[in-house]
Amino acid sequence: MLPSGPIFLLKIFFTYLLYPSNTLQVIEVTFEDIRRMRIRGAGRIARAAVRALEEYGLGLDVGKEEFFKKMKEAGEYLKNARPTAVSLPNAVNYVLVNLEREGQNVSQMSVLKEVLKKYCEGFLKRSELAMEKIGSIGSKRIQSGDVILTHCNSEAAMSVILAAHMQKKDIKVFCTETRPRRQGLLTSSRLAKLGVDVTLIVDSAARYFMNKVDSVVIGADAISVNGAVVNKIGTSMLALAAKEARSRFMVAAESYKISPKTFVGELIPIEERPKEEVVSKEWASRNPAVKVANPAFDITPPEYVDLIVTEYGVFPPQGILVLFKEVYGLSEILNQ
Ligand code: RI2
Repeated sequence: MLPSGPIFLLKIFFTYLLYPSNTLQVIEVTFEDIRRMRIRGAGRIARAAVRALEEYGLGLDVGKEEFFKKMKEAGEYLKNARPTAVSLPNAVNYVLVNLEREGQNVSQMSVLKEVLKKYCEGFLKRSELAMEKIGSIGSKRIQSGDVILTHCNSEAAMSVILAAHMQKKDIKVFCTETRPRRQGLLTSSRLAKLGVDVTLIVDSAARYFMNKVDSVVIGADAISVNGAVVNKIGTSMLALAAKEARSRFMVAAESYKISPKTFVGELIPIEERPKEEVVSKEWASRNPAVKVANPAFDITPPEYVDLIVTEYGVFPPQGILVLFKEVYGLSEILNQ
């Protein structure tokens, strides 16, 4: 059962008591921060999980076998914090698989911890570089005078928009509010602070403005082997509107947003969030007959995606398989 509310606080308190010099609490706290979306955004949650694994592992005072066991448990636990963003299990697997492979022949714990540190820091660095690269590649598809529409609060999409802005391209950006969590307020506020001409609109106004839009630029929580893109709820409606209005639909995503399990036939689960994100508890209790559904993501089929910008370059959605093989290797995927 997932920790929540006062029970969670009690759990943290006892964790501190039981493990005063241990760092198990960093795993619990990170899990809860991700689950409650205090840390959010597919890239950010991946990095938070890796930082937590690093801190946890470096603080462990156990032998080698126990170390591997505890790291694995912590990783598996973190992976369950949110189900859709594949960046989370991909990041955890990257650290754990490499730790086990390289750590097998290591006998000293201090050296094993150096291995852990190397792969955690390596992932964080790779993630940071990917963001820069996506910005520089994606911004080549933005011309001066372009109008852009973005949805939710994606670091990768922002990287493209901000790189174009830094290149002194004259751009205008529409940000959707992004109900129910209203991440569009974060995006619009940041872009405005950095000097971008930005207009916040309600989600349902997207079609109204779409004829003015040259490019829709969005992020991704997961990309399937067929090039379908899973992103914040409402994305697929934007893709439909963009296609009808002949606006370009650009997805900006690091390669670790590709879901290896889709290669072996699995579907990407869509997270259902609490109804309290949509209506207040009071309203719900006054209207018990109203069911409230709150899926956090939707799926945009590849036919509606013009290009996927990654740190390895630009891919048509149907070409994502090429990158897929490059990043994971077929045998690795089939062994999962
Ligand atoms: P970056 C977010 O999910 C949004 O769906 C956003 O488009 C996506 O992650 C990618 O964000 P949520 O955590 O990784 O807000 O590009 O549910 O930052």
